Amino acid sequence: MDRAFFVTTPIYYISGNPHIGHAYTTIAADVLVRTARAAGPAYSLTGTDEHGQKVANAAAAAGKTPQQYVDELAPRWRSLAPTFNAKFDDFIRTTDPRHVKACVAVFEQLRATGDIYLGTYEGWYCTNDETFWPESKLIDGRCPNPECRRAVDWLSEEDWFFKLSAYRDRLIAYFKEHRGFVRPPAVWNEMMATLEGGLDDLSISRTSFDWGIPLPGGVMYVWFDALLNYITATGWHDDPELFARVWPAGVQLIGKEIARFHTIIWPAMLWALGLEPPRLVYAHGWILSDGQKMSKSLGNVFDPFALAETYGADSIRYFLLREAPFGSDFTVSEEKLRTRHNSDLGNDLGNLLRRSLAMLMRYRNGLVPPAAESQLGERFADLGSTVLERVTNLQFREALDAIWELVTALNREIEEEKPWALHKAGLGDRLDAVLYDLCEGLRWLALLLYPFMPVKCAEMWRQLGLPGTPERLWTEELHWGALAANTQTDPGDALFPRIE
Ligand code: ME8
Repeated sequence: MDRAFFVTTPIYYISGNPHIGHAYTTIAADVLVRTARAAGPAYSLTGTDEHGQKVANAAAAAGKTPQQYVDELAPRWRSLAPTFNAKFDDFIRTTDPRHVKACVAVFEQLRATGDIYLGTYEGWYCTNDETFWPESKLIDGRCPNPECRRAVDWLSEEDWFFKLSAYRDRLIAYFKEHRGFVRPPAVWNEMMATLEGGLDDLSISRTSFDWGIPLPGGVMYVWFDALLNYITATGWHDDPELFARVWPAGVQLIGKEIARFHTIIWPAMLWALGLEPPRLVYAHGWILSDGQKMSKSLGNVFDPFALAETYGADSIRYFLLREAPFGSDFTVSEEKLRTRHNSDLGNDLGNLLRRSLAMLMRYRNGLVPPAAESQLGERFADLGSTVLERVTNLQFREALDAIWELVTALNREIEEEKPWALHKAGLGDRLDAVLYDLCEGLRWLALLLYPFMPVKCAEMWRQLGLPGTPERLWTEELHWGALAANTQTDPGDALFPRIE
């Protein structure tokens, strides 16, 4: 079977509600997968992280059992992707029996190889971050994470340990040989410095509470369980055919705050299991609010469901990926959202479609004229490969910049050629050529922008009179002149109605 390009998002903590930061990673993953599909098979996974003390505490505070609590919250998290027109091949919950069974199997295997052993752990633990901190890292005796700074607890227990320290040299060598394994480079540097600072073995069991994957004498550390989702969902334990198709993952997307788990602990776990690390872990920037990372615990959040309702999901998708380079932090505000919506989408793109189809209707009864010589075909011959390369390189904004050159060129063609004047002067062939370019350019835009705005581009496709959806192989579709003469277009409502 064909190998598939496999893309993952983090599995989000189920406590509390999703905010626009979670939507950001989910959307980016979807755009990446949809773009990759224009070139070949791809596979995608997202889900929820449901174990751990934080969830147990939140459930207790709500007067519920942890299982009741997570079952009530799961549908809301599951609806995040579809709310933003994002389609994943699988959604894993860490309470799924398939995940629990596979995690137990991992434990057994690593215990047999000696990568997991029984020892005593004493140290400081931050429950909010579900992280152990060495004394030297604490700030005023509190959690050093700037968004947390909560009091830490002293834990002393007999624990299962993962022999992380044994993988330090291999990790350092791997980092040096694969500079592109962790991106952007600033994160690679930070993780390399962490490795050079030394690695302790990792305690992977908890005995102070029982909400987790059962281990002899306790439950599995929530991060150990969570990281395993990427292979438990893809059949490491029970579907070797699927697993061989997708692993190692092509790109694992994360926010930069969880880079240490994904680039140090996770590859070591995979090696212990005899598996390869992912090809790339990309740690994207943060959405800020009031100058700080937007986060559930700070409460400085935008409700993604409300934003999608007001602006439309595709408009938010476009905004988030156009606003800043993927590795950088940026701020979301309603004013910025409105500006991008009204100007880039409403004026540049929406009006281009509306004007082009209106002129075609007026002068040619809505029928696409025959193809003619065009300079645009030559000028944009490489656009498909440029966009594919940039998106698979996680340069979403740069890909949109390249696509926007075509948007600009088509708008300029209207301004310069003035189809209404060509019509008046009786220059029918010239008018045909311009109208053809506009329709063909719009067909290209629907194909190229489809991964970014699937619903709007499907509507664009429909208005252009084309069958099915623009989910197509670009190598087959992106030939200037492929749009058939006499295609009957069908203008409809404005794509991006103005928002005041
Ligand atoms: O860390 N800006 O879950 P989580 C950009 N369960 N992205 C953001 C963001 C922001 N302000 N806030 C959140 C966990 N994200 C673990 C992961 S994976 C095996 C376990 C996104 O609910 C970003 O992808 O805290 C970040 O890494 C993730 O949500 C954290 O979600």
